Amino acid sequence: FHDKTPKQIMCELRKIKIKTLKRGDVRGGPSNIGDFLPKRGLFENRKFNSCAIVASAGSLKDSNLGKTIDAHDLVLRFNHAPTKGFEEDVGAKTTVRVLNSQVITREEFKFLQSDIYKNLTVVAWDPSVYKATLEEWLEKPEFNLFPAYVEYKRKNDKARIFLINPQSLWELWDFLQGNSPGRLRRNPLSSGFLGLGLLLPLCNFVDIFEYVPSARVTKRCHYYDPEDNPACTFGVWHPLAAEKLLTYHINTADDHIVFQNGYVRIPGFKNFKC
Ligand code: NCC
Repeated sequence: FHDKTPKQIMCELRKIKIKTLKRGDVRGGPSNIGDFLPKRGLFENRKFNSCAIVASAGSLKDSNLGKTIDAHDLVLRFNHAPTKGFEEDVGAKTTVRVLNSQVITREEFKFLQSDIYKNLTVVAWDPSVYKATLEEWLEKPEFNLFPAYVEYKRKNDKARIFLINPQSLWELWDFLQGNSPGRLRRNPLSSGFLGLGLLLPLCNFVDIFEYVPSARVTKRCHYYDPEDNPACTFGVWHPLAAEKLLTYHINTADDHIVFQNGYVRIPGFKNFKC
């Protein structure tokens, strides 16, 4: 199955541009979203040396990885995963939050109220139907995240919030399918793989914490919640196992780091001459 070298895979991945919607991409649109889109793309013209992605896995609990995570120039977290009270294990720094559209829209997550979504960069996504056009998605998102997006921007004009072009998600999915041993069900990628796709063009290297499960692996779903559910780690709806196998294949950290310390390291695109 891995007939391609990591370099070949990275060169293929580099061709996929994960786009955020910009002013001019949408005219009007639901909730007049077009008028609230940013003029620039995510971290346009910015570069980072070290980047960390904190998967929300249960095995981060008691990992003591907080300091290692915070030492990175950019730290990306997902959804409502907290830092407060969990600093020793997951650190305190957050540069970016990748939020799925359930978190943006469902009352329980308090997107417009909670401080955990403030003073950082928000990247929001919602899956379209496979191969749908941008217009079709705008008319029928899975969860209608446009009103909350606009409200977030209205409350603070300077707020940095970006919307993923859902077509990019499926391009990334096609890439995963093309580099996986079996046929994947056509369900969206997890936010984890999207996070990696977003950072590889920007960072010299990306460390992903407890995504490829380490020796601390547990049945627990999240470090911040006692619920057990091994599917959170191995996948049942998202193609998580395929994402993680491929990520492990392109990893450059040694087995001690991956399975004892608990992170994989993926070199950014700038390290490859394709
Ligand atoms: O659980 P979730 O994911 O927020 O986790 C973020 C990312 O961390 C990685 N992860 C998580 C748990 C675990 N044991 N192992 C892991 O590797 C995954 O890469 C995951 O993407 C999501 O991807 O957005 C997701 O969101 C949740 C949920 O919507 C939010 O947490 C808000 O409650 C989804 N769960 C449900 O809808 C029930 C989950 O499927 C995907």
